[in-house]
Amino acid sequence: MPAAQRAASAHIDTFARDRLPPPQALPDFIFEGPALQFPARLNCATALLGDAVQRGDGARLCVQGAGLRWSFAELQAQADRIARVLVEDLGLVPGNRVLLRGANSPMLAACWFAVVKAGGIAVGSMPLLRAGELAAIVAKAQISHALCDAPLADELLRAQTQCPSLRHLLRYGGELEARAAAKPAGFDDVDTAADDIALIAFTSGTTGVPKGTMHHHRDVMAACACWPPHVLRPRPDDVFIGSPPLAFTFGLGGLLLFPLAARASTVLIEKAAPETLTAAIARYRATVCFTAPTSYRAMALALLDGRCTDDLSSLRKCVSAGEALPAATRALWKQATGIELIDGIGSTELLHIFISADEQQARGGATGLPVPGYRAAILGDDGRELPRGEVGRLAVKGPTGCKYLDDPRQAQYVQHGWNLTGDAYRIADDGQFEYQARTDDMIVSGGYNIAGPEVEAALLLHPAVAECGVVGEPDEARGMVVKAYIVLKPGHAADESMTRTLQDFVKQTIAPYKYPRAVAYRASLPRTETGKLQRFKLRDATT
Ligand code: 3UK
Repeated sequence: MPAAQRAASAHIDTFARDRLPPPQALPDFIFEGPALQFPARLNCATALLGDAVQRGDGARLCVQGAGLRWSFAELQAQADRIARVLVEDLGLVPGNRVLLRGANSPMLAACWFAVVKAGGIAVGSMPLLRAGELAAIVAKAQISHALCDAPLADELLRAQTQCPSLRHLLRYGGELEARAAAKPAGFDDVDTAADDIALIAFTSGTTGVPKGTMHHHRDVMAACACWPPHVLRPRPDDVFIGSPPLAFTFGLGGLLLFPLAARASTVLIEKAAPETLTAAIARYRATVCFTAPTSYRAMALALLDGRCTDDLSSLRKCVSAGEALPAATRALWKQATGIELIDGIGSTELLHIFISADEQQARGGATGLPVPGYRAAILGDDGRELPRGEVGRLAVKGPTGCKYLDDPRQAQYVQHGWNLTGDAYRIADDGQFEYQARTDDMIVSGGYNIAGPEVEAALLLHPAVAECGVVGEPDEARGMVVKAYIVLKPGHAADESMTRTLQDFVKQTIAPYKYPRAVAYRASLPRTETGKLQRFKLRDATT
């Protein structure tokens, strides 16, 4: 944004702003088209919630779950009262970081809006985190306040003993609601600058120390203006549902920001395993579903073999992200429900999805095209764009981009003005972007580059395979060999003959040199709370 258009920050506590990367370490930002022209002053809570109520949508259904059912006006009223508790009772000043800890629920949504209305910075945390992991986040972001779902308070109380910055911890599920109910109605949202920080999302990362990615109020509205209207195209009568936690920006966008921006409604349910999710879709007559590829696969298998009898006929659109979508899973979901999945790659650093395909563009094995508002390219190791067809590093720029909180890894994610996601991709002849692997998951075996996910996609086509993960195993002769970890469907024996069958099957399906020379069987595979396969754990198991 040109300096002249910049509004003064509303943040009194400048901790986060002071720890933004220096201008030369930021990616390029592009704001093309009328939907991406933002005023200098913008509070995304006002834009998403206050404006909905003001423009006459107050009585419409907004959020359900945990036995609650709130209209836009009711969510706004609850968020206003919580904002008053934060400011009047707990001394919150604009710029303070507030930890949110809880399973997805309407109260968690109200807390998120309360923090952002008050000019605070919302810091989500995954429900499964333990005291040590919570303490690392609290220390890194110097968090002063926490709002916590009562049953999850123990780990946070334990973290608090090591965290002097965390002065105020309030539980909801009783205490916070009682305090909020005693407050008068209404709250004047803090008039933040468009580039004040609204949230810090810690990366779900499958390895290493968590990174805090910072996002402006403007970034939230940019995410709402790009992928949803161009690819998802929701309607005001849609009912959103899904499994990703609101602490994961896939969930925050898909289950809170996007439904509200569309004036649709959302169902927020606690950690939704595939069985819980299908039951909730049926119960709430949900129309738009967000979850990870493995969850679609598990739901499809249960529907097809009759274990699941839930009525999913209300579903209209299904979105898959978080991991590469194998073509076999796309086909299974279509077979089970008749619905073509909408795949999209997003990242915590870019806030949400930047390459995707709608139902018409969707093609097995391809993620899709750059979402309007974003540009994408494939770069070689020297940073130059590669010709079509060649595998290289995925590079993206648009209205959102990587801004780590005080982290030297900024220089890895952002190079030459591009955001480098760490994924190896190629552009196919039809212009669609095809995922290969995480850059550091490429297996180099006997001089060949082999992408683990391609071998996984082939194995998933075999009827005996429920789940699988493919990694490189160090090998004296070849450098690495392809090793497959396999979870078999019930009723199949994990023996030599199965191994030969699967190896032959891969050789028949993709180039024979890619077949797994080593095969191991497991009862389950290690995954993060967001559904990503933890390949590093499989790799550790091989050494
Ligand atoms: C991988 C995908 C292939 C890819 C996310 C949608 O996953 C999200 O954010 P994370 O920071 O991870 C980012 C990385 O995950 N990935 C995600 N989606 C796909 N790979 N196809 C996909 N469709 O390696 C990427 O770099 O946890 C996804 C929206 C918001 C998000 N934060």
